[in-house]
Amino acid sequence: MSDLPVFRNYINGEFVESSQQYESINPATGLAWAIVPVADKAESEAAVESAHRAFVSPEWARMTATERGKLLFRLADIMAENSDVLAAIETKDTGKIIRETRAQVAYICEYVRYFAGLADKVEGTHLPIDKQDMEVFLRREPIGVVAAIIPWNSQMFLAATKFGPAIAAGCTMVMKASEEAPAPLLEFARLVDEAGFPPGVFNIVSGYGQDCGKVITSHPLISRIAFTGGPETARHVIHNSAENLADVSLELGGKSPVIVFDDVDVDSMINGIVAGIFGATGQSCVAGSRLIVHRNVKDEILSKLKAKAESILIGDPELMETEYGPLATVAQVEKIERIVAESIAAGATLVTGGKRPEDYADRTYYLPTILDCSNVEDASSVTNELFGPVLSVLTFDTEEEAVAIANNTRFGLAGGVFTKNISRAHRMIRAIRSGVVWVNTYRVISPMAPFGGFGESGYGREGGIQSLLDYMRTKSVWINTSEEPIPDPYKMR
Ligand code: TXE
Repeated sequence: MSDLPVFRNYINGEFVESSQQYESINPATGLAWAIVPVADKAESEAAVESAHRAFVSPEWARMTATERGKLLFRLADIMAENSDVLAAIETKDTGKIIRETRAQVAYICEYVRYFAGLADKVEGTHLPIDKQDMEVFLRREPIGVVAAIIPWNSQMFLAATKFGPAIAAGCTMVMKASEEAPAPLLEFARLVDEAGFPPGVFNIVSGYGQDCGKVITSHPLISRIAFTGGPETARHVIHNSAENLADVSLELGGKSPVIVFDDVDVDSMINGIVAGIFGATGQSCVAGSRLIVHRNVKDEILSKLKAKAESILIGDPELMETEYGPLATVAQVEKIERIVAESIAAGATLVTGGKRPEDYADRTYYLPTILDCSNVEDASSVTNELFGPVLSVLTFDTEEEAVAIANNTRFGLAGGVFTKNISRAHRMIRAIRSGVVWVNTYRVISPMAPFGGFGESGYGREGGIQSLLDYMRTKSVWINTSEEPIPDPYKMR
């Protein structure tokens, strides 16, 4: 018998025995480290039904917004107490380095607290209506049962940006973890259980796209879908939502530009570019994967970036000193290898990396890689999201050229601008078509700041007050205050 830790799906306040399980692989070792469940069709349907029962139950439906907020505050405290455990599990399951998962999980508690505090701040409106003897006011009510689909990267973060506003708004939900690395979210279910939410408010399941993802996103009891993943799956999700006409929000990654003008102090901004592309081994939706650099500073920046990339400490993601770990799956590495090879064949020049590190050749590691694509602006690495540690470098001479290159993408999630010229910075902020623009910084986030994209990066925003309102619907209420009988509708007045 295996002595690996066992994780279970969490439905209706219970950890359930699934009909199927499999071994989850630690990408750093290539070895199985945990047993994880597979929600089949029936289990996935049971999760949605449980969320619906909870949604209409008096215990949840009559709970005040203040009480919902208190439950979320309690959950945030429990998450903070358990943040090292959550981080360690995320590191084992995804290979993301422990110093990143610890910092991220600790900050995620602030996301939960932000939405906990907002729960009872949503106000209705009184209308100065154009009818006599009528009082009209607007109520904001929870939209219903939410299906949240989470990918394997930054899971706890992507979960919190969905369950925070959804639960604060009064919705109930089914969250689906990614089959690639479901353990962190299933561990999180234990914390939800400890926080004391009524059974069925939170259901957390893992399973495959067809039998779980499709089932929950097309289920007639679902009113809202919050999806993070790739654009191809997003198209399936939109089709699924045609079944239940649920509202959909999509966060689909990007091909984000980082534009560097020739007035910058190169030494002070190299770390921004490095964090943007090599943080999380490039497996980040906001990865600054296209460096668009002014021709005058290209050589200096490339040589400094190369030196920095080659000095990053690669190693065991579970050690605090490690700066750079493996990718999450073999498929990820193979995709990157293919796209890098295609780009070099098309004329891109390899500046550094471009292969698996020798010490880890049998595992899912891939070196921090820089490709000079200034002669091949349509190289595969420039146009496709690799979701890995590959920086494609392009050059420009004029501001107009920089904008044209930056916007030459189907995506539009994030963008970075490095310049000391404040007027130019403002022109770039207006010109870049993306949901986030960072000026002289990169990859900074906050629960207060909306996050989401344009184009193939999806729609809807996560974070900020609007994201809470997006889990609500407006109800118009009409009250007749007259003592007069209601006039006969068939008599002309
Ligand atoms: O994501 P998928 P994958 C990008 C990135 C990556 C590519 C594919 O480029 O290489 O997408 O990644 C569930 N109905 N991003 O394959 O397949 C699935 O089980 C409902 C960017 O990991 O999109 C998983 O839980 N759900 C991104 C989730 O969708 C379905 C993060 C995401 O899986 C489904 C991840 C269906 N029919 C990938 N089929 C970002 N925005 O950061 C699958 N799923």
